[in-house]
Amino acid sequence: KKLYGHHNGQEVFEYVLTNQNGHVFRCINYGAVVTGIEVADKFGNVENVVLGFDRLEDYVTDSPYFGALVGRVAGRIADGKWSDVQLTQNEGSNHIHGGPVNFSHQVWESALIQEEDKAGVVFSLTSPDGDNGYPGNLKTTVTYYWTEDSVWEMLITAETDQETLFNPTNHTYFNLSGDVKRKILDHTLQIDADLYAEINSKKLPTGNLLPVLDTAFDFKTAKNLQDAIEQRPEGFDTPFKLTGEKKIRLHDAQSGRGVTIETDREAVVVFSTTGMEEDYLVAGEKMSSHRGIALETQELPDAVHHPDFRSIVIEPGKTYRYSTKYTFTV
Ligand code: G6D
Repeated sequence: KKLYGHHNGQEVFEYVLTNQNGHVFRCINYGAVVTGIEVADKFGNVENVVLGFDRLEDYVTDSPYFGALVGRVAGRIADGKWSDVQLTQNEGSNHIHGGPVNFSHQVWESALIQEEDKAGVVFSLTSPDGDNGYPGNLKTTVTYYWTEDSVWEMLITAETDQETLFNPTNHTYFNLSGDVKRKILDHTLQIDADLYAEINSKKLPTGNLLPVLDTAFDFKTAKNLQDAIEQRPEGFDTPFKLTGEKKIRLHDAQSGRGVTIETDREAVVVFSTTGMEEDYLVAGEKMSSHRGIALETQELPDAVHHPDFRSIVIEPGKTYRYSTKYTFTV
């Protein structure tokens, strides 16, 4: 644990967890951001496989949610409306990612935990009643474990004192080439999903869940991302409804690295970064299309307006728990 910087007078620490393979997991208590995951390629080179910055200031000002824990509710809510509750409107009339300053932009309390075959960090945050328009004092924790076998386990809990909404995600962008040497276009992606959520021009689900079969959205068997983008030049900012084993697999043949994601969530939003052109630097170069891919496990977005989507309403008197596990392989 080392001091990483200060935010609003509060200390921000970076935790560096190293396992028996010499593989490293790094995170900070600003936004519960995962700042780095370093794993070996098939030649034994240990390199970073997620997008991040070197300095706290960049996470505060520039980050498109790199590695961050996003909430209270990930994704968009049409007009920021949930029955008669008005949430902040921070993307045109939409509410996005919990509002401008929410989980991803706050300093969390944090503590190290050591168990027999894994170490971790537990982050906790209280979001007060009325925060970004959300009712209820919401207590949330997120625990990141890094196991001896290079598995990142993420456990999220929440408790509220009033009925409210909860649909968090972790917004890590992966690039398995190592230290962002190559774009993600030669990676393959596989998703256990028969259906995807159709999106309108404001990137909101229309409510239609459409079959992936014979479309660009068919990732039921591993598909090269270059081929996928050729099928769909505007790229992917797409919710997929998970089925079966609900696995998501990203693989890079050149480095031999892979990550398999398993979750109890209903969906994964795939954000391919297509068309992103930014002035800030990531690994020494400007952020641009396909330097990473975000794989965000969550409930389907804008669920409050679509009764067929799994509910994200949470009630007092209960602890809500979600888990997602990322297994790194070579
Ligand atoms: C999310 O779905 C959204 C994107 O549209 C957005 O640009 C990104 O976060 C920063 O994945």
